[in-house]
Amino acid sequence: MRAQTSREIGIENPVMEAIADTGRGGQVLLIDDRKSSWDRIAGMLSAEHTVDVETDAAEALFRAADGTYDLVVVSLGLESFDALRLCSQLRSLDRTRNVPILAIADPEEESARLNRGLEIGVNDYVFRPIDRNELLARARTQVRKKRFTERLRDNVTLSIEMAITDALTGLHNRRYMETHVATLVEQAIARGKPLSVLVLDIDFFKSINDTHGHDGGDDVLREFAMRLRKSIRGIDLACRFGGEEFVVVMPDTDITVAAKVAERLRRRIASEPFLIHASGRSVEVTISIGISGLAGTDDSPAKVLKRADEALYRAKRDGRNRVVA
Ligand code: GH3
Ligand code: MG
Ligand code: MG
Ligand code: MG
Repeated sequence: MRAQTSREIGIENPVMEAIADTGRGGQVLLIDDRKSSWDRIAGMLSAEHTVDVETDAAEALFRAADGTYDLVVVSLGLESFDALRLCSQLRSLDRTRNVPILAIADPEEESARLNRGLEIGVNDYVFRPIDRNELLARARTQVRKKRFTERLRDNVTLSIEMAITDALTGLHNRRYMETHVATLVEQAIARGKPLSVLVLDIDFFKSINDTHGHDGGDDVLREFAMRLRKSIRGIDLACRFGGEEFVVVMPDTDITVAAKVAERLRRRIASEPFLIHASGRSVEVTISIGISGLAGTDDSPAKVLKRADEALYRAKRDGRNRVVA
């Protein structure tokens, strides 16, 4: 399979986007309960952002939590409620923790409160009398930083997803399986529970590729993964181990039950031909499955996998399209 570019997959370059981001066009929540003050501040910010004004503490917290705001601007000298308390609440809630806070402070009367605010997590401030250009510049910086962090976080989440997923089938990949099979085996041994491992391999897959092309082979792999997923439980760990070989780790499952699941899957594959999308033709597919279970308390993931692999070898040798435990 050709490697996809990051753009095709949907990953954008957060650094390049951050450079292009002017910090304008943000959603700003202005919290202020004195009309003369909020009129002035909102008037200035509106030149570059969309501004909502909120005059009530509880309401402000509620609105900030809906996740649409890029910046909260708080007037420290509020009359009807404690602005610092509100800032600390904004910082303690999961949903508002990452929204930047810009404080508006009076340098004569509010410098001590401003210092407290900066300790609590206020990101920046502007002194009264407010200089329009300074306010806009500081707001832009906070909006830009917020968007950058957000993009970075989305990209990290997506990268982690990609690092543990097989791109063709959407199953877990070998790396993920190898990290988690150890834990599953250890837990099963510690709790005295059974655990089974299936190693599955598509029969004569090379000739499917030869007849239907590599893309046709890929169709078969995808459809196989779909039928596999339907045959196992949510807690079973299924991965594409490589090429046309798959591994399923089944916690809390003894080898008798695992053999029944494997046999049902084997039939599910053999009984219904696979469709090749490009040609509209169909192809009969069979699989061979080797099964192993835990053998004693000094068993290891490597040994369990090896025994399942040996069982698979016997299934192939004995004529394929079969389950061997
Ligand atoms: P057996 O019954 O003994 O398993 O025979 P087989 O032909 O299935 O086994 P063999 O290991 O000889 O061939 C596996 C083939 O799978 C060879 C390889 O080109 C092909 N293959 C590996 N990865 C991919 C893939 O991602 N897509 C496709 N279409 N083919 C793949
Ligand atoms: Mg082979
Ligand atoms: Mg094969
Ligand atoms: Mg193989």
